Amino acid sequence: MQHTTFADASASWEEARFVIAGIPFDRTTSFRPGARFGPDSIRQHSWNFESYDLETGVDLSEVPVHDLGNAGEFGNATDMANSVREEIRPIYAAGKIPIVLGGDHACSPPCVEAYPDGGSLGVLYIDAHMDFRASYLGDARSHACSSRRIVEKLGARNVVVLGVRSVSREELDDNKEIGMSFVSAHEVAEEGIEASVQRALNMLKTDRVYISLDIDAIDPAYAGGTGTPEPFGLTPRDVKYAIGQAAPRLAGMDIMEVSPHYDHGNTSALAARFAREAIVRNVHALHAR
Ligand SMILES: [Mn+2]
Repeated sequence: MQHTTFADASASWEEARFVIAGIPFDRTTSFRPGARFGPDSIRQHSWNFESYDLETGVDLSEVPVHDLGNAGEFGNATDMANSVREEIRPIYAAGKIPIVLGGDHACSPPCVEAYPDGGSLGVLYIDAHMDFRASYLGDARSHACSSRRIVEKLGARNVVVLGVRSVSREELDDNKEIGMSFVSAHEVAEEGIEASVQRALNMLKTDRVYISLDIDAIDPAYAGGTGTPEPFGLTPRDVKYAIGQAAPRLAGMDIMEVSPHYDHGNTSALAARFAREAIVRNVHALHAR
């Protein structure tokens, strides 16, 4: 059965607390393409799960979630960014939380840039790669430049990268002056995930946090369905924990770089489960307050 919406996303726009949007754009993938098929694959896999969440007691069928469908107009990455910004802006303006399914990581900066001016926002950027190039293959809107574009919008102190293990010397040299914080996958392995996540989240002084999750942050043994797989990654449980810790402050989230044709559905299932984790943990924190 083909599902065209995220599971249990049965609320109207008006009543929704969470709004799902897909961006089937992958024109800046640099190694192997296919992330344009991510959003609908993640939606299909979301129907595999029970609506009830064992850990929190939250039932997704009782949470108001709306699925906007797929967004974005796709010429080049700049066109995509301009259209995505316009489509995401009303979600924040209405006080709702966007959950965006990509798409390559070029789709993240416009989702952050759409946040209301003057609001203070931190970004937990979970990724195998630093994505800190000023420009890549002649395109400043490439997925290899996404953390850099977000830093330009929010300031270096409001962005922290978690799980990085792939970076060029040039990116590190540039960052010496700019000063974006990061916690590498190797540090996570040394310190443990609890201490690493606390350290990362403590760096973000904002009330609200946006989670930008590149699925390649997770080790390719668990999530091989992605465009640029990078060994020595985080575990699914590591990322689940990070999402749970950030969720009480959740302003928005994206899950990018799921490229479903490179595996047997495990990466899409994981992505769907992460979206649900953010939702149930946010709702659980709201009720506990
Ligand atoms: Mn990446």
